[in-house]
Amino acid sequence: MARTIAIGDIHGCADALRTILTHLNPRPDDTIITLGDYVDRGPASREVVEMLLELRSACRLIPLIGNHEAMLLRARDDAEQMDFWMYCGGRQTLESYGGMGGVPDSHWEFFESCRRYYEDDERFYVHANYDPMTPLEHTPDNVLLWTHLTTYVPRPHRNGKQAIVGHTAQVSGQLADWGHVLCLDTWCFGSGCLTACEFPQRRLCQSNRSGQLICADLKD
Ligand SMILES: [Mn+2]
Repeated sequence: MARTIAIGDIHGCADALRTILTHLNPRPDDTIITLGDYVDRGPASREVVEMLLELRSACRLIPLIGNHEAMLLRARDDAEQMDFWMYCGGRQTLESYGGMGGVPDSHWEFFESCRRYYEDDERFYVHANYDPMTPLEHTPDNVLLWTHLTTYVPRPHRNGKQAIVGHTAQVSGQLADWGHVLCLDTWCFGSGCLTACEFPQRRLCQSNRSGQLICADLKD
């Protein structure tokens, strides 16, 4: 059976991602949607991106862009954006690459290839948030990539689908569920965990940042 699995904000936590992928053992007909924020804050952004590049050949990977990838791309193109990115956790990313010049072309291509959203028949997936009345293709990045659910939990989208999001870190380590919105950012780089969630069954696989498996309802 082909699986649909979404993975929350990784933030340089390669050990957690490795544990989850080992446990899931992705297959070619699986669709895995990563919700963005692969880099920054955690210690191993470069390794996380390497793992995602490899994952592309193991399954159907749909990587979304997070605000941290947007900051990284902006800092590359505009030196004045560098200070803000450093303030938001970019320093750890630069350390993992040994500086901006150490980012391989394949990684830049990966960041540039990330989608702003993804939809299937039942759900849509986006890094941060949405506007209930605006089609996703016309929704600005400040909403899709930046607006926290603590600022605004929207009404159900008029497309009638459930929203699967990250970005608003749940420091409890538990998913936040409003029914029409489900947040999978369970604060991996802090003391929470990285969450993978299979739909529609909602089976979970979770690892803390040290790579310790802490929930294994979803397995190979
Ligand atoms: Mn984010």
